[in-house]
Amino acid sequence: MKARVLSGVQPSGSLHIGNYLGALKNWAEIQTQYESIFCIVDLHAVTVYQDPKELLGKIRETAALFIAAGIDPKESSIVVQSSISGHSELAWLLTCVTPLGWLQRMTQFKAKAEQQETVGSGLLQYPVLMAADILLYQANIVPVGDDQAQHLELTRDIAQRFNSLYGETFTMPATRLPAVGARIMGLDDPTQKMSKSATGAGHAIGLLDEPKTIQKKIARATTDSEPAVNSERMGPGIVNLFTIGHACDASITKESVTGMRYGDFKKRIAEAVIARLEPIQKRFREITSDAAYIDQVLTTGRDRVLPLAADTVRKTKQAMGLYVQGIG
Ligand code: ATP
Ligand code: LTN
Repeated sequence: MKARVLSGVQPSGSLHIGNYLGALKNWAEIQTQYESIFCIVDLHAVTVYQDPKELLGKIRETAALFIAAGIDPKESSIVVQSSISGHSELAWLLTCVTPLGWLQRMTQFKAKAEQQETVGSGLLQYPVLMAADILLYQANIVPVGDDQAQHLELTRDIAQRFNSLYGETFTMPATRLPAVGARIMGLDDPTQKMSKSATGAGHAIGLLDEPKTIQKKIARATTDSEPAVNSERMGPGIVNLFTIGHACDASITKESVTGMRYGDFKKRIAEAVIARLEPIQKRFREITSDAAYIDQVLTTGRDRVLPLAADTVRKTKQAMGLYVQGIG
């Protein structure tokens, strides 16, 4: 039997090159080796306010970008988290075994809570819902960017605590980080992680950005006061551009960029990014020209994983001594 992979992206904005290099690219590469489930985690997105007029469009756009980035709906199940009630149900059951202190320690919670006027309790529960996504499907491997490593550790702690309290119920998931691109930084500030919900115009390279926009954003990216690339001593802005360039085009190596003036170096990186995104954008346009296609993919994905989700919810309830009727 193939090992199972599960991962997710929030439909909280427009996907960027960090999401691609840190997550989607690897998902596409490993999908045939595993039984893969990729989620559009809309219940996570609403832990901070999302405009209801836009959210549905973002959910469909995210699904289309999964496919455009190489996730094959025949190989992998693409599912919307809120379409399977087991995610919320299991999240509640896991909440009851999760100490408050574990959640208050999460660095992403602390960072996101700082940006909100009112901190919803969903933001605190966010990692429990993520643990539920993973444990619901008894996933073995979770491919994510570096920012999610702490949430994955917490997932294992929750699974362990549940298993020791109520008996072996959940598979222990392993974290899988990409070799290159696990943490892409913002172009405007190479000390901050590139993020969908950051607002600055020059912060992120969108997967759907026009070539001209990409050129402009990279040309304006924050670097340092050196005139040319010194591969022995790269500042954080140059390291970030180099990482993006190398992940998009392996012929961009430290040797190949050494001594390049920053202007020429940036042009070379922009070229590599544009060439990498061009086929993804083309495929995205094809996919979205058929209005029914995405809904069909999401329905097939849901139907495929539903029995497994129901089975885990039933087992979990039984382990806890709750009332189970039919399949629960
Ligand atoms: P938000 O700003 O709304 O929190 P985000 O840009 O951080 O969104 P997520 O939906 O939280 O994106 O993440 C989806 C996947 O992309 C995760 O696996 C995450 O680790 C990865 N990822 C996100 N940002 C980066 C980044 N800057 N570099 C590498 N991987 C990233
Ligand atoms: N919290 C993750 C998104 C996410 C996820 C998951 C990733 C939600 N559920 C399950 C892997 C597995 C993030 O990227 N911010």
